[in-house]
Amino acid sequence: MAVTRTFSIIKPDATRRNLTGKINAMLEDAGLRIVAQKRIHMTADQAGKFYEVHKERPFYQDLITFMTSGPVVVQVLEGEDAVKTNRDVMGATNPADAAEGTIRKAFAENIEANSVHGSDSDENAAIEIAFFFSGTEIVG
Ligand code: IDP
Ligand code: MG
Repeated sequence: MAVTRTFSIIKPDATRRNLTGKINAMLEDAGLRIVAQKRIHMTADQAGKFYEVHKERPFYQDLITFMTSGPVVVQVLEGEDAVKTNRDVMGATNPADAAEGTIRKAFAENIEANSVHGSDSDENAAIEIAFFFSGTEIVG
């Protein structure tokens, strides 16, 4: 397995409850290195574009409202097979289905306010990283 990168977001439900450090510790304990990180308040335009793939889903507007409801922490994570390593430590989308030891099992409030985002493929990771970070902001 190669060392790769993925894109992560600590969502507004988690920043509101001051969980950034606890989530970062779980990411690092899973073998991921935070090589870029910034706290931002997404605009509706940014959130709409970021989740454009879901625009036909019934929860799309609610998701944009949620993702712009408070600050988020956007991150680039690096590690062995980073996309899968991160998806594994995140847990299932719905916390009711998330395994013990995962971030969503520990912290998610519900299927929408589920504390973290993680890219689902290397291809999407590259697109999502470029959406929020310039090359010089990533220090491996
Ligand atoms: P993922 O975050 O586990 O990759 P996706 O299916 O890509 O899950 O959905 C993106 C985000 O949309 C989820 O993380 C969650 O915040 C929200 N979401 C997904 N499914 C639902 C739903 O059925 N109701 C409300 N929000 C949802
Ligand atoms: Mg997804």
